[in-house]
Amino acid sequence: GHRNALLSLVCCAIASPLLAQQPLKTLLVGVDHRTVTSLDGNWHYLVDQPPARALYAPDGKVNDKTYALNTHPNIDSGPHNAEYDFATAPTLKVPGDWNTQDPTLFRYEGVIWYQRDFGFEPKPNTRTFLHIGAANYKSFVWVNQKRICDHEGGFTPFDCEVTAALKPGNNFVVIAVDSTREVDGIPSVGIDWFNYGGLTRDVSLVTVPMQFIDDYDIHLKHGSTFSAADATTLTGYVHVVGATAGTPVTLRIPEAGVDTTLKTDADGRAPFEVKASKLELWSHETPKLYKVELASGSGDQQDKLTDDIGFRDIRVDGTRILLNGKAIFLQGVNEHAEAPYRTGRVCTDEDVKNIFGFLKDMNANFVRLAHYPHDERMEREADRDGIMIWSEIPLWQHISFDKPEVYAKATYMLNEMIRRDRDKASVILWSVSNETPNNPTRTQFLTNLANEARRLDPTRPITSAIIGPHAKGNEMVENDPLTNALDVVGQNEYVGWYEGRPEDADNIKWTLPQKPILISEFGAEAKQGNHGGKDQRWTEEQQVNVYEHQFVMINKIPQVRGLIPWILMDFRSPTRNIPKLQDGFNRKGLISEDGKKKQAFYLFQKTYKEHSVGKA
Ligand code: GCB
Repeated sequence: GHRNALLSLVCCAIASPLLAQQPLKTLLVGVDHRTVTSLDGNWHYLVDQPPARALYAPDGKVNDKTYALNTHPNIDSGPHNAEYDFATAPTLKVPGDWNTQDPTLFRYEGVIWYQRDFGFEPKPNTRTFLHIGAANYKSFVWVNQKRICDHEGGFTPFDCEVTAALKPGNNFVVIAVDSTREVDGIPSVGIDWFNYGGLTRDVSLVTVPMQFIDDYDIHLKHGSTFSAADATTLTGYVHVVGATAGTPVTLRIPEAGVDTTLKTDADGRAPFEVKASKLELWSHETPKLYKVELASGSGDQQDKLTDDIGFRDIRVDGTRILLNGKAIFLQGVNEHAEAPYRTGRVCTDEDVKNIFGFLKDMNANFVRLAHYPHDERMEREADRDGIMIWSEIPLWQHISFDKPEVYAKATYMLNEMIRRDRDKASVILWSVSNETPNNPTRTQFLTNLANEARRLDPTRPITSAIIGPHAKGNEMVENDPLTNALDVVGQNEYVGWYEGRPEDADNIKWTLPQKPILISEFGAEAKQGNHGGKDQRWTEEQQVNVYEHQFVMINKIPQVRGLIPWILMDFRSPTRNIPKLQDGFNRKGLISEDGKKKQAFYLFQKTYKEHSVGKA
């Protein structure tokens, strides 16, 4: 029988006082490095206007017998039988949000049904999965009228097995995507970004043998100490779904002299520890990636793939962050997954190239991907370019922390995020939240979640972005107990914008935990092209002024190990409704949404070039 891919992880979960988590279903790692049948392109769509009666029956159950059937209205004979028709419906591009593709859908939040035909020739002794890079927020999937799977969460990938539903020749898939925000969702209803809906990332069919590699973790051994000279041991596991005990798995890294055959245990897991000949460690200066070849089984049951993986050590030592044993200072910036120039959700090579062009131009070595996992292309590009990443799940401000089912969802998303990107050297921090209210229920929830992240990945420090305290006179004391649960503390603060005047920052005295601190958000709004005095709101000059005073303040905090201004680019947010200044955009960008640099961009470019703020 087929074994759940993550059974081994789930069975050992420390009994959480909140709730046992749902097991992760099969989730294929490295799909972008496999041979797949792409289902990207034009999909027909139909709008199911709220309350979405085609999708939800009055009792809330999902209807399998409406649009999912993909029947067509009788034209010539018989009684009239259907009030919809995908065949003649307009199309949306996948990947892509619906909001920026059809002006009538710009503000649409609700259910849209997608449909497309595809040809397929099933091969014996194979299994086929429909891989969805991300769909915001809930998805319901049917293939040839059979309900295949549901998924909740707008920013992580999922795989649905379609083997039994496929037939030779013409097939069709129908996916209903519901972007409606929910109080018990992650994120919840209040967000400061645009809730783009739809099949926002790549969709493909992945065919694998009956026994196949779904997951692997290949990293530099993370001992209690680190020495660059001794850093030649690689460790981790390869997991083979459906493998019986003793199934051989080959792991080859030719350039590092690794060529070894592993054996799976009864759970299909092949843990390993191997010596590499000599490794060039991954860093900002030397983003070295190795070709890693994996293969399991043999003959027509062989599964194989090749990934590009960097090896490096990241750890916290007192108040320092060490990369390969060397103290580093993160010269970063925040970024939403908002596509430069065209706006909309980032989903193409071109979008990613544009963002990394800005990061390099700015002399950044780090980016916080706010406030949810971005397109996997981002991590791939960062791996190649030597840009370090903070990756976060969308626990943003108010979440139903008191609900066990919300904790279960959060662990599920955390699993999906870590699973997809644990082999990316660029990712150096997992963040479990942003700006959550300081109360015991939330602190317990996030402490458990941080521990869960450590259990899933003991090799990376865990962080969160914290907001508060407010200044008492010139004193700012960070005493949020959540900091106890973190390895690296992200401190957000908006002195000079939401709080006080820019120059007030000069005199502020911070008390912060003795841990590495990243100033994970700071900044001010400015409308690109709007000029005036340095104290005049909305001008580029004032934005620069805010940052210059921030630098004075930050330079007095000895444990600051990184700057992450909010934010690289202006981004759409429907809560930003000051006409002529905001027009539906949060204007804290160093660059406008159409790619025009503000003066503050050049301030960071220079500061980062000269390394003039902060010490490693
Ligand atoms: C914050 C949030 C971020 C907002 C930003 C702002 O503290 O973390 O999501 O967009 O402030 O501009 O208010």
